[in-house]
Amino acid sequence: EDIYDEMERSYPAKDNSCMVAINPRRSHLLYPEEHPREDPVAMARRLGILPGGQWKPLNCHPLFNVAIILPYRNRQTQLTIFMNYIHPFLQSQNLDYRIFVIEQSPMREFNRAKLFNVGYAEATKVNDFHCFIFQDIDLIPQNPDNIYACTKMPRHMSSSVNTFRYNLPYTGLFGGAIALTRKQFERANGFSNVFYGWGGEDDDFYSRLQSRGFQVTRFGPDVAQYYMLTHKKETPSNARFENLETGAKRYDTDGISNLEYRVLNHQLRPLYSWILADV
Ligand code: NGS
Repeated sequence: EDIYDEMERSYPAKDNSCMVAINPRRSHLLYPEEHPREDPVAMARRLGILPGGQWKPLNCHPLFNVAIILPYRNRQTQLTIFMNYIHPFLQSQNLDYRIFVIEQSPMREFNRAKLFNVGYAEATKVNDFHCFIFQDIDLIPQNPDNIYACTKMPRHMSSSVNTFRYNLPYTGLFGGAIALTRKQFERANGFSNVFYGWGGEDDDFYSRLQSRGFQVTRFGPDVAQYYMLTHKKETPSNARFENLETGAKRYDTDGISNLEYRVLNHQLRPLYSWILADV
């Protein structure tokens, strides 16, 4: 259905009228909140997902082997919506994949970047993953052409998000969803561990990659479309600018090279591997 047909126009359409959506034909994906939520055990059985959220195609040879790393705390509804949506999406791409949810224990401020490092470290213990997707669970990929696998250069996957009206807000934005091979990630020494609280860790990672000679890539805005699940805006951390400014001094010493954390609990849940970490 063309969503333009659904609109009550205030003014007659002209050639240069503002667009209300980039790709109206995909409008059925615009409201992932409304997707049916299935019982996790039933869903895993129906889709052939193995405990811990693992799957690979059985009637063809997968081309891509990928670990999806999701940092998490206190967003149960979003996690449910994400899992319901993402498994069929990944299966449609015939990937050999496994999903890891890295939950940060209470007390300290959320440290998204360090949880990514933990996810990398824990995933690497169980399998020799070739490719890592690091992403937020509030981001729903809308185009099945946005392949959840790695590219020759580190890739910013979520360059076209509805909350930015599908525009990239600044060239160095490297947040949301990104894809890196294990080699690329190790070359960068992973993420910085010092970014507690909201903001800056993705900018630091972008600079890190540039300092290592990587040019990041993006797919076109039509392919890289995401829908962001709604939530309250976090309060940005006060330390983020200073951490950014001093970041370059720490590229070699702060990252997976000095990563310290404790796994407090872990479970193979029907739709994902769950790891509770104290960072
Ligand atoms: C920048 C933040 C990034 C963040 C980006 C987009 O200002 O971490 O906004 O945020 N950098 C700093 O705070 C230094 S968003 O509008 O998606 O909430 O990713």
